[in-house]
Amino acid sequence: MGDTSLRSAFPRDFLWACSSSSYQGEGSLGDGGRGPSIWDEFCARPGAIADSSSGEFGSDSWRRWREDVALLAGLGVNAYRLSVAWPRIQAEGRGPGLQAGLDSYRRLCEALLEAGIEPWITLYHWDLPLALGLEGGWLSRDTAKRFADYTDIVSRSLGDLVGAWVTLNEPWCSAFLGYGTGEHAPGHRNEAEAYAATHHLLLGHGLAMDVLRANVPGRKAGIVINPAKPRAASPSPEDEAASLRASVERTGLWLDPIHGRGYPEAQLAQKAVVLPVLDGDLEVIAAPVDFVGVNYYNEDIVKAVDPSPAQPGGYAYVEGREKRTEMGWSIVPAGLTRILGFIHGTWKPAALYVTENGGAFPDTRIEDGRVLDLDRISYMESHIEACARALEAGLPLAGYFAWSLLDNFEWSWGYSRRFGLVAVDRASGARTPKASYAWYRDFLAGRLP
Ligand code: IFM
Repeated sequence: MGDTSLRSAFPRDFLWACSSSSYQGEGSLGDGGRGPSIWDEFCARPGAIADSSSGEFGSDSWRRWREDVALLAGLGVNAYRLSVAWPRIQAEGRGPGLQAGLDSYRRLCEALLEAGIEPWITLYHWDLPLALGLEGGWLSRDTAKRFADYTDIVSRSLGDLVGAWVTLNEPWCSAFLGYGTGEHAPGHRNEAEAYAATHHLLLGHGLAMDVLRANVPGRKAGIVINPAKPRAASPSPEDEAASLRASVERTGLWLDPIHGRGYPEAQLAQKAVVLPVLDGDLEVIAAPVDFVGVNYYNEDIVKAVDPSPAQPGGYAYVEGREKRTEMGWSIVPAGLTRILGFIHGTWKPAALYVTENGGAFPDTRIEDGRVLDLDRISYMESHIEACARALEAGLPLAGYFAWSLLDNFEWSWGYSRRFGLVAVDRASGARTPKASYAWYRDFLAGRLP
C-alpha cells in the first residue's frame, strides 16, 4: 500500500521551517552598540502598545540563541528565517558595519548550518534605525539608498552562509500600518504618506536586489508580502469584481511593479495619489526575483457596494461564520490555496514559499506544565493540507515556514498574543515546547498517520 500520509504529499526537497524577526524575538536592545529603532521610540509612546511593553525582552533570543538552534534541530526543520536588525549593523542607519552585530549573526548562521538548517535572512522586518526615521523614514527617498548600503554590508559579511535573502517583510504593513493607520511605528495617519512610503520601500527592494545579485550570485533572493484577495460574498460578477478591486492594495500594488507592470493605475487614480516616481525607478523595482514569499493568516469576504467617501473602492467587508483566532482573524485554510493560485495565475513567479503561517490562541489548557494548544495544531495541519492542495494544482510551492518558533513581542499587541510553538517565560526566559511543537516534529519525522 502506498504512503497516504499528509507528509508524503510533499517532495523531498520541500523546505520545512520556522520564521522569526529581530525586534520581536531578540531582546537585549542595548547590546553590542545597537542603535535605537523606530519601534523603540514607538513603544515608549503611551497607549501605543496594548500592554505597554516593548521588544526589550522579545523572546530573549539574543542571549539564548544556542537554545533556539537546539529547539529548531529538535523539530527537524531544514530552514530558519530570521531577520537582521538594521540598528545592530548601523546604529544610525549609515556608515561602516558594527562588527559585534555582524559577528553575532555569523555565529548564529554557522550554528544553524552545523545543525543542518539553512539560514534565510530577511533584511528588513520593520526595525528601521531611529536616526533614519527622524530624517523622514520611508517618506524619504534617501532611506531606499541607505537600505541598499546596509544590504551591501550584510550580504558581504554573511553571503557565504545564507541560503536565501528576503529584502522586505510585508512592506504593506510598513507603509499602510506605519504611515496610514498609525497602528505601527512610526505611527503616522496619512494615506498619501502610505503610498509615498510604498514607492520608497519598493525602490529600496529593487536597489537591494541589485546589490544581492552582485554580492551573492547564485543565491536565492526575493521579497515577502502579505497578500490578500478577499473572497467574493457571492458568485455574482459584481462581487467577483469587488474581490479583485479589494486585492490591489495588499497584492497588485506590490507584485505589479516587481513584475515590470508598473503601478496599478486604476487604484492610484481612485485614491487620487501621485507616487514620487522618478525616471528609471520602475526599472530598478522590476529586478527579477527568484521567489515571492507569502505570509498567510486569514481570508476576508467582500461584496460590491456603490462607491462612496466611506467605501471609495466600491466594496465592503462582510462578516463570515468561520472560527477566528485570538487576533480575530478568520480561519480559512482554503484561502491559502486560493491566494497562492491567484498569485501564480496572475504574476507567475518562479517559486512560491509560504514564509509565515500560524495562529494566536489563548493557550490556557495546561497539563503537567505543558500547553495543550490543540487549536494551533489543527490550524497548522489544515494549512499544511492547503499547501498540499496547491502542489496538487501544479503551483510551484517550495516551502512552508511556521510562525513562530517562540512566543514573542506581537507589535502593538505586545505580549498579549502568542503564536509560538514554544512558550517563553518572560521572568526566567525558560522555553517550554507546546503540544504543537511535538506535533510539527512528529509530522516532519513522518510519524503521523
Ligand atoms: O508577528 C507578525 C509578523 O511580524 C509579521 N507577520 C504577521 C505576524 C503575526 O501578526
